[in-house]
Amino acid sequence: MGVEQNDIEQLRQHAYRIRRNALLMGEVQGQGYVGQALGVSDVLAVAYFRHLNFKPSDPEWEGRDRFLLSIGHYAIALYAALVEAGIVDEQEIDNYGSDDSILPMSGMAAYTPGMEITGGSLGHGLGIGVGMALGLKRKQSASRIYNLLSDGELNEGATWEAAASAAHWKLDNLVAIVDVNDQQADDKSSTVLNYEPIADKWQAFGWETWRVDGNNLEALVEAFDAAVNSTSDKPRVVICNTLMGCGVPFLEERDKTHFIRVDENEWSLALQQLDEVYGVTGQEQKA
Ligand SMILES: Cc1ncc(C[n+]2csc(CCOP(=O)(O)OP(=O)(O)O)c2C)c(N)n1
Ligand SMILES: [Mg+2]
Repeated sequence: MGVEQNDIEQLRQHAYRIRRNALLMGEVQGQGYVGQALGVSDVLAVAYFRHLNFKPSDPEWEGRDRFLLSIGHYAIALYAALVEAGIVDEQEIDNYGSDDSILPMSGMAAYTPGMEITGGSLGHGLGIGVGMALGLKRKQSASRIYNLLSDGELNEGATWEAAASAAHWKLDNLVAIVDVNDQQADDKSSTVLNYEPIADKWQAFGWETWRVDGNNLEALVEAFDAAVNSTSDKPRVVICNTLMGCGVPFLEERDKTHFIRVDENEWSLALQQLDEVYGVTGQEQKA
């Protein structure tokens, strides 16, 4: 059955506001990992607004699905989604990255509602996810674990130990999401250490595997629906190829590096271009 166009339009609006929130936070500090945030906004929109069970007023509700951000440096992206989800107050955007803010530049569980783990030490998120998913199963909970990891983390042995464990324990309540932006700290990921064929590797580790254009909402919805609704006893992974800076043309075109520079005068241009891409006028921004 095809995906309702109305559902896609709703997700498009969520993705727009996630992107906008991330840019507004970047503007507060004059910096931030906005390239990654813009790249992964469509993935976050589909995860949070189509599949995750959560109560905005009670972020620690026992029956919630847990979204684990393995990549702590992507915190700005998750904050943008948590604001859109109503878990973090919109006013916190203005405090992003400042002393005593609940939105520190790297994601930390103790600071932020909805930030389930402290994930900045890369390569450990999936292992934590395996433990949590196993715990939930043993408690006969219906909750799921979603774990967002990066292509850089595919270079970490611990990721593959966790992947093997998840299949061994038949963790059908675990959905891994890999953001393949072909970038990591030192260079393009494919240059640093070739990780292809990614899908074949996850499959060989015993996972149900999808690989999609992570900036195509229809493709994301199809893959996530299939992953969540599958009745197999395997863990599931959705591998998402994303474009850093997606939704802001001049950032899409800028030379890709781990930390894409945005100059002081460019934040307003970025917000303006985002509105143009989405066909949004000033009055509509907060709708
Ligand atoms: C265990 C560990 N090693 C190194 C780092 C330093 N580091 C921070 S971000 C990063 C890049 C990792 O790749 P990826 O998440 O794909 O980067 P991006 O796509 O954001 O450029 C590295 C190596 C770290 N945080 N943790
Ligand atoms: Mg990367």
